[in-house]
Amino acid sequence: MKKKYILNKFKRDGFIVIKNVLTSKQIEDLMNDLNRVKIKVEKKHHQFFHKTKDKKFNTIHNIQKFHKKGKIIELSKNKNIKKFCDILIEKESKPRNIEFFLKPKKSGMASPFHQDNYYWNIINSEAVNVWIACSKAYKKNGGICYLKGSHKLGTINHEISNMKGSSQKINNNLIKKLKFKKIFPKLDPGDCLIHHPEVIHGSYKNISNIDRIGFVVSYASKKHKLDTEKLKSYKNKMNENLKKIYLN
Ligand SMILES: O=C(O)CCC(=O)C(=O)O
Repeated sequence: MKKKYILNKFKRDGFIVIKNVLTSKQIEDLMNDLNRVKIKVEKKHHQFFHKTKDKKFNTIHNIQKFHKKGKIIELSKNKNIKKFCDILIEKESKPRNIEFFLKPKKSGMASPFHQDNYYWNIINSEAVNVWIACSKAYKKNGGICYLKGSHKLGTINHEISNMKGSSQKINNNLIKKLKFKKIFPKLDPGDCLIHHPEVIHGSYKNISNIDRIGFVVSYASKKHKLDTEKLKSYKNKMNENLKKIYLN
């Protein structure tokens, strides 16, 4: 794909789809490393994961903080992916955070509509999120839904979600009122989405018989700066959300 073409599409829609970024062997390696991560978090990093009602992993966050080598770390630095991030951020970029959104069949939880930069607070939005499908992903198994073009709103207000894995959300009534078209990209294993940190997106419950597995790496410009005041306020709200969900 031509640089100018993908950059224009990204600027217009707030996301792009890239097919076949990882091979089936790379996905198999990722899944094996993920099993090691699950054992680690269960043993001593309880703050970094959430499970479904039937006790399956639904999300695992901040993996780079406790898992220092292996395929997950290696693939988060994949040169091909970095090349796309550099083009879209229009600056040299580096990976900043690694997560899995696992969404198991029948019980995988919804992610409420939100903008990533409400969580990240990166000045001038010099960042992107890379969402790599490690399974098929489509509307019925809880594939990502974008409000196409919504990044042009800039960062808008969020509220506490009372949900596990995504602590902040945009008010549901506001989402209903917004006129952007909802797009559910249909992905095969190895395909990837790269989205703008201000595009509104979310995903529904997985009501299908197929697990929906997303390996998510956010990239930011090498010299990005954080809005520390906003970050502090977000962290307080995140902790408030955690207290609410675990007191219920
Ligand atoms: O995988 C999901 O359902 C949500 C992921 C997400 O919000 C993101 O990658 O920014």
